[in-house]
Amino acid sequence: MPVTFDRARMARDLREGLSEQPRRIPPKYFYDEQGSRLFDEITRLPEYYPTRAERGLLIRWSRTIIEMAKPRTLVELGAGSADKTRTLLDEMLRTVPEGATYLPVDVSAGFLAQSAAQLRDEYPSLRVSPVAADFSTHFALPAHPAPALHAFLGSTIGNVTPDDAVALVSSVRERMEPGDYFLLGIDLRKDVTLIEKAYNDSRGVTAQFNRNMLSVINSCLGANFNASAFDHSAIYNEREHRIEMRLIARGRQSVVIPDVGDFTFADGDWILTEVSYKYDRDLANDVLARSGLVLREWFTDDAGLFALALSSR
Ligand code: SAH
Ligand code: AVI
Repeated sequence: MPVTFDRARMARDLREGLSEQPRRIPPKYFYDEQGSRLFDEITRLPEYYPTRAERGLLIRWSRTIIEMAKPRTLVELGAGSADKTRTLLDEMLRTVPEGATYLPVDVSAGFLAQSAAQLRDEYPSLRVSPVAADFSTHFALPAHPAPALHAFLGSTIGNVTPDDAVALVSSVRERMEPGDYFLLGIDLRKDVTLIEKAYNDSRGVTAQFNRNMLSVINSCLGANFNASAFDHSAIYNEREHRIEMRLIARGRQSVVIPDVGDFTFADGDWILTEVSYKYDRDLANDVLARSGLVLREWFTDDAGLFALALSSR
């Protein structure tokens, strides 16, 4: 299996995150190939409404979005399997007879290469150039035809704080040329029970996904986490409007992480592995405006589960 992560960077992130209170590990470390496969399984769970809701919006609005943005290139951050993206690609290929370009960007390098190979098979006229990179750092995009539609789907924006979201969207804004658009998929605030169920599925796939982070650290750094001795927890913080996903030690755990340090977890001690902010239109507008973008269209479903925000400079 290819080494997905830069070991020195991972060690630095862990030294920093595990010395904070609460202890935390950045969510990008969920996504080795196994983590990407588990996330894909999550998207098919009955409880995990965001993917279905966003897919419905893309089916309904892709034509309108592509007619407005007229992109010759689609750049997608955190593309994953790019399953829903196919609705946008279908419309692009219909409207760009000379062929379209797709630049999926993802930290999960092996999984990204597989998704790209599958897309090339399915869409022989599509130019697919995968970019294995961490979107929270500076990375280079290959030269591509203008205009571009930059997409950040799946509500992955929710996995950072709103201030970090501004930094991330600002970096997208810096790449955007006049005439480019930015399409953001956002999970909306709603009934707490529905949200909590989506992160505590009955088959325990989300728990497996959460624990996989410890296996990723074991295999990349040679650490000795006993992943099965940590319980999954996902609770909605109503004040912050976010899910907080934790791994909670069951019994005392001693862990050695080479190049990072030795850690002891007492029974009940926990690591914050992910936050998943839920937005409303005001927060989306605020993040986009602070990033130098203007909200042009806001597409949502009748139940107000999810939104697609289309913006430009
Ligand atoms: N867009 C897909 C996948 C969402 S899962 C969907 O909507 O279903 C989040 C994706 O972002 C994963 O594929 C993960 O590997 C990627 N990812 C998470 N953090 C990242 C980072 N810092 N840099 C690049 N990709 C990242
Ligand atoms: C990728 N991201 C938007 C997912 C989310 O809902 O925050 C990751 C996830 N975590 C648990 N289930 C899904």
